[in-house]
Amino acid sequence: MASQVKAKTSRFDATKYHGLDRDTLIRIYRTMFLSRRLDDREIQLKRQNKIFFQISGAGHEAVLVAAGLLLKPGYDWFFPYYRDRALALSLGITPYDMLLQAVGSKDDPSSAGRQMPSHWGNRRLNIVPGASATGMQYLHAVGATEASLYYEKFPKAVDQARKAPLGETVSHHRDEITYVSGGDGSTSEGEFYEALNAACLGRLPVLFLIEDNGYAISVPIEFQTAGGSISKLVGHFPSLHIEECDGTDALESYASLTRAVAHCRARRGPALVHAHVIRPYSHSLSDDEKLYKTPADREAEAHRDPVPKFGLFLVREGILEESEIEALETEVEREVLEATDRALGAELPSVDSLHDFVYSAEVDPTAKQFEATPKLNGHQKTMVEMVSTTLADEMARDERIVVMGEDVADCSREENLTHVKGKGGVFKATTGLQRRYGSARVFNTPIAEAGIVGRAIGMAIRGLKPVAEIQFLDYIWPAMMQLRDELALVRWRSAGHFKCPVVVRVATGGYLSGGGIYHSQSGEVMFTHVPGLRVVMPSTALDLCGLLRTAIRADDPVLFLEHKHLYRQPYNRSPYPGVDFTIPFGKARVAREGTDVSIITYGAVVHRAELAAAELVRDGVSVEILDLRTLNPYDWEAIAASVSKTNRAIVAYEDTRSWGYGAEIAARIADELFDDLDAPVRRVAAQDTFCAYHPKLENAILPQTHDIVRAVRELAAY
Ligand SMILES: Cc1ncc(C[n+]2csc(CCOP(=O)(O)OP(=O)(O)O)c2C)c(N)n1
Ligand SMILES: [Mg+2]
Repeated sequence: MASQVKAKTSRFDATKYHGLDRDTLIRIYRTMFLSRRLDDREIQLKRQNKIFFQISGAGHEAVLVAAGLLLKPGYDWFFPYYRDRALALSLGITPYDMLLQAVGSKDDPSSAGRQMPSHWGNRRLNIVPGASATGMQYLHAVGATEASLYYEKFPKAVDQARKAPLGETVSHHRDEITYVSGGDGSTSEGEFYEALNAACLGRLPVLFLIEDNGYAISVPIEFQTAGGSISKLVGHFPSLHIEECDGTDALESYASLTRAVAHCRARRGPALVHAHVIRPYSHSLSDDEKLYKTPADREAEAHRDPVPKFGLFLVREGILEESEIEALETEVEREVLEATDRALGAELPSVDSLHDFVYSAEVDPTAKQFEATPKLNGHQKTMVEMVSTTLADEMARDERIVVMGEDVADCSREENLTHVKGKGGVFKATTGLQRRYGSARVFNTPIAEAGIVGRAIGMAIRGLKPVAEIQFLDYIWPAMMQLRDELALVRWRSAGHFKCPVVVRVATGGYLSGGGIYHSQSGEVMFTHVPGLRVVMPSTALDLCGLLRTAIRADDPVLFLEHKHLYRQPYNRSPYPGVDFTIPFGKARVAREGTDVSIITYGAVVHRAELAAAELVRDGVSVEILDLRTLNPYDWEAIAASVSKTNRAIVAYEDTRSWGYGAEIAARIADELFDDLDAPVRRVAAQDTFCAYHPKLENAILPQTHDIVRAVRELAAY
């Protein structure tokens, strides 16, 4: 046997195999076979009801093992697709780790039993566990790659990121690249095009691997992609290096990927490898492809199966004897069986762990450390001036902060900065920041809201602190998937291995007299309903400063709602309270003390409640007003203390009344403070329609001072 191997080695010519040596070729086969056997084993376990879901990587193995040869775990960054078992194995995720996820064990290193199998993740290897939402990952990869280039320019940011919680995940290497993959179907999501556009605009070293198995569940490619070829469709993206290959052929894939990876490492721009693969095991165990693929289709696919194909190739090339292949396969079978037995005996997650990692355990934004006394100094600033001043001071302190969004820069064409005053946001909330901190830290993005949030997610995963702006809440909806399924979930679904502390600033609300339907929307409950997301809404300039600083210094994702109508009011101004002024989340402000009726409110309704309270003094009714300031978390203690004093409660809010923020507060008051109440709990809110353009209609739709006065009078008389 030994002499046989030697004889083969002497005849071996690596140039025939793109420079790959014999051991590597054997390793390719071993990993492909291991990947397939793990799928087979999981399928068996699913049929025995020992695991609860299975989706295979069958048919995709060759191109993925080839990628694994060229990419460096713990050095490059990875945003893999659920078909990427063979890549995950190549990078160092073990069969045992994979089976731990399949059984849902607490020791599953990707998610501690929270994610379905095949959602690969490993902090040490820089493999970021993804969601099941297909296509979102492309934007995260773009953001992560922007972090690579950012760290090259701002080494202090790397140090600061390393000192932050989870700093051990922060790394940077000069020629690192980002890998992201997806299926042919996933390229139909708008996020894919937003990602390609951003990657090409920034000439970012992202490697896009499109694993085209010709189907998205049952939908064939010619019904999915115009012209049937994604590589042809994106052929004109500038600086995008494109390769098309037979992804069932490990060597051809290796050659294509070698060129693509070199393009990225040399910082010449992104690359897209379009690999044609097969999907012989149906979409998942919940699918039966016989329902939509003919026997002839399936037969043709079977001929291209990369695993037997490569085994045969090794024998034909004289690299392995058939008996050696058999020995290798037996060894793999044994490894899989052993890993299965161990995984089936692994500990399950405890029910007590359910709430772990919804929010940061290290930084509690409600804690005393965020209580501070304002050191007021200088002229009265409006709320919008307070945004830019607070951001400017935080950016000086923390080089990890980047400000991004539509129109947030002063002037994208830097050379013109000396000739123009600068834009700095449609409301001027970020004015002067680009001029002061440069275009790498303050930059305009394309009009792509999912792109803004998705890229910020990728940056934050790498340790940066993006403060992203959504220009109007009315246009936040394309980003909803990124906010709900990604931003809020990164920490929880990775069992605390990754985090995503992005601050998303959003201009919100009406009372604009002419804002109309699409510049007046509220909608905070869409976000308070999302666990993992903090929601903040200041009503004064002082609170804006303290709460924005807390949002930035905390370690959770924050949706920071800035009311447009409050940006420039004379009544809520404040001198600047100092560079370290913070306000803890979850602490309401008593805007007015009173004894007869409590009004629980926030945002632009606070002032309307104050006007109502002043009017009600004449009736001899004493109103207490709580400005919640943060909507998640919210200050239940303050609400309870107030209602148990006044015994009457109104929840007043600008958004539409039904199913609104007041529903939750009113329900909880009824539930927990029932014995304290002398009257029903009232809601004063917008009518259940849209905010119209004409002020006459707008005034009738949004809650006004007289609506509050009327409600208080009714309750006081009850
Ligand atoms: C945003 C989103 N829409 C729908 C789904 C349901 N779904 C899961 S996989 C899939 C098909 C994906 O096809 P493709 O990208 O070609 O990957 P393949 O499974 O063929 O490898 C669909 C529609 C999803 N996960 N995410
Ligand atoms: Mg597909």
